[in-house]
Amino acid sequence: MLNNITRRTLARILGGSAAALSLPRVGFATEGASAPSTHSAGTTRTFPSDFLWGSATASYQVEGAVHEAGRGPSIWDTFSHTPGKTHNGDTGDVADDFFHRYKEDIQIMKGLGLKTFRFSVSWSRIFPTGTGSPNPQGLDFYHHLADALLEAGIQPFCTLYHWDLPQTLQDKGGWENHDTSKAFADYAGYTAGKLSDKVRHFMTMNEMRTFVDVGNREGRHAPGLKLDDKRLAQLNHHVVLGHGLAVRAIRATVKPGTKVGLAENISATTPVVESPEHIEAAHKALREENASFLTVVQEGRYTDLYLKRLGENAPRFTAEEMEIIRSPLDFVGINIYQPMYVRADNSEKGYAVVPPPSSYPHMFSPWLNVGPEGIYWGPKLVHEVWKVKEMYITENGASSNDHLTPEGKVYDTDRVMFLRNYLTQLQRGVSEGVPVKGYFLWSLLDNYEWADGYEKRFGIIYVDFATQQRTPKLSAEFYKQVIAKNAVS
Ligand code: GBH
Repeated sequence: MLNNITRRTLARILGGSAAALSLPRVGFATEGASAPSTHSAGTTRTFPSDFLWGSATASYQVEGAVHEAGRGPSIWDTFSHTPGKTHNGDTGDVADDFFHRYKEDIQIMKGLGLKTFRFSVSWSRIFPTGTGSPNPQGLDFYHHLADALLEAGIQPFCTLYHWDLPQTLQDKGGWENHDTSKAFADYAGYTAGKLSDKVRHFMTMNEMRTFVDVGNREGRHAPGLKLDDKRLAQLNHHVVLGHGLAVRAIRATVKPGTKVGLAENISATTPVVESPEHIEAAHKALREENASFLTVVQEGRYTDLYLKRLGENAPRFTAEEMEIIRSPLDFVGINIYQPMYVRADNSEKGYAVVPPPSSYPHMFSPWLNVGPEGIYWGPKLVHEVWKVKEMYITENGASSNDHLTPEGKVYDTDRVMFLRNYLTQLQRGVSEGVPVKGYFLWSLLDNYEWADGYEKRFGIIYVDFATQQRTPKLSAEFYKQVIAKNAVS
């Protein structure tokens, strides 16, 4: 009754019953059998039929078993055990105990319908001191992991470096030492060669930007250094060189058809408003804001503005090194969490970065600003600027303040909101022809969130770290449905 009156009233306001009749009949309880469906037919936002739905993790964040099977220490063991460096003094000693529980966890992945899973190899499991003789027991773990994934019908994607540098190499200067680039390539080539009958996609490094800046400039991640501009730029150069050398070393050892790429958290430059001048600004900003990372990897040169800004602190390099750095890739993985808003500007750069106002909404991690259109613009601009033909979203996801209800449920409606909006924007890009072939949700399990310890949860599966019990959250139900429908709604 109320419903009818309301609709008549609305019809009067709108000036005619025709308008009223076209209003969607949702929102009010109505009489019995004639109740209208509240399910929206809507537009179905589908993905290509071969789209790869996955999730991502990293060795130190999930494995635990840090003293088992001959593993040597990494910089994250040292850093996390240094008082005051991590939230609550948390370490990755046990983490999700994935080293022992991977089989059960793969059953969870299978239940969700995952098509692919991205893991990283712990360098110091393979070469306990970074170089020298390989440790066969370490390699065995990744063989068993890859076998179990394949058996479950899940394609393994493998990252060779997700920040856990062998401590022995840090003792020799870490990435400041030119020899580390070569040591990385040797390890990467060896490991990929061994796994390439099972793994078809390798990524050299995860987020060069983060371990360079947060680990070696800000000192909030391992190895906890605060290098000056000059030393940092040289270290940065050794990192991109290590990537390039590794690309070549991997190609030399893997089976034909194996694909090589990387996973980088680009600054996802996003126009503040979608108008031609701001879009042009975002194009320019993409190259400059990623100058010493994806830009130099794609172009084999540092941008003029980057070198000018550094002046006498610019890195020393040879022409041959620049050729190595730009070794062609088969795919580019990008990790997208938050956008970097840019606007047109008359400065030399031709754009300006717009810092978010203090009221900008974010997830549980203060840095994780919610800006779904970043996952539209990031891949689109990478495709347009560097003509990249195959891309993956190698990470995207959100931290929430998750709690189990007395009934043992986790209703992470904020994470579902985040994922729904980002996937909607991803579908927008894919439907326009941006060649993103897959999406890896960060993360399957709550895990060791680096300096934030176990406080910030990113999983779609809740982990009770005291008992190692796994409980799917509401977001797991949401993601399962996305995968089953191959669509976001
Ligand atoms: C990714 O980094 C990592 O690849 C992954 O290991 C991690 O668990 C996941 O995201 C979630 O964080 O301390 O406020 O200065 C994302 C990029 C760069 C975001 C470093 C956090 C530090 C922010 N990260 N940044 S702050």
